[in-house]
Amino acid sequence: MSGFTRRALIGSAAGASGLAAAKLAGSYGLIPPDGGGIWGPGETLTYAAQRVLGRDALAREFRKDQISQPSYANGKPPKDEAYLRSQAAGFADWRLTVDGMVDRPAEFSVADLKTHPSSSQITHLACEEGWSFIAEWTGIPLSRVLELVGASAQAKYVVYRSIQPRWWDSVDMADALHPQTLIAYGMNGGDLPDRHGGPLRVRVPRQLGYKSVKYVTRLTVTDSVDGFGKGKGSFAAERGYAWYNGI
Ligand SMILES: Nc1nc2c(c(=O)[nH]1)N[C@H]1C(S)=C(S)[C@@H](COP(=O)(O)O)O[C@H]1N2
Ligand SMILES: [Mo]
Repeated sequence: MSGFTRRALIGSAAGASGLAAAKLAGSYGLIPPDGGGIWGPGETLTYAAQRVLGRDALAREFRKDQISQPSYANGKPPKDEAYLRSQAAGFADWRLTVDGMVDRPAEFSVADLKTHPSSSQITHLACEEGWSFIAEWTGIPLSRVLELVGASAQAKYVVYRSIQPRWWDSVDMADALHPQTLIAYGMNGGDLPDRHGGPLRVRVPRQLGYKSVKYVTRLTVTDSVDGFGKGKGSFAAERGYAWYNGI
């Protein structure tokens, strides 16, 4: 997106048609993968505008006394044997595989991730169903993981997958490199509880809760989401939710 100035999009959106703005957005990789190749729908323009105008904006952070008690969890922890076995072993065998467009594919244990400086944030997690809560999340910035593996400068997305196969999603590089996007292993000062995705989850505080996939096992750096699922960038998008849902 370098060289893409705010003025280019604003000028085009104001001075020409929305169609021209959408075409311009497309030429700079600003069409969301669930846009269906249709030029000019509101979602594409919203995504493009957020990406150009606010890609470095921070999600609001809260004070410790604003942390919600209790917290809410969506669904129950996995019941399958692989998960239960790993849990019984304190998740010592849990691995985060990082592959795709990287110089050094790697497998990180939770302990490996903890050897790097941690980052904490007290942010709001909002579910598309209407409930929400504030919690403190601690983990390693996704940007740091991408640096460790040498992610390609040509990469456009990071696809992430869970031990729960239906739960996969992706973010563009603006969100992947955003300082508040974490691979979280802690919550409210302790380990990440199993119901909240322990031992590892993605935390994307600038988007709705469903982007924060729990029980994450694999990150794939890619320049296209075509080969993943139905090519819409996430399970949620296949189900009719927006791939990009900035808040
Ligand atoms: N693996 C997995 N990730 C998931 C989900 C899930 O059921 N399984 N639910 C999603 C939804 S819809 C929301 S709102 C948030 C909720 O996070 P929480 O369960 O920690 O509150 O997790 C998201 N990530
Ligand atoms: Mo949700």
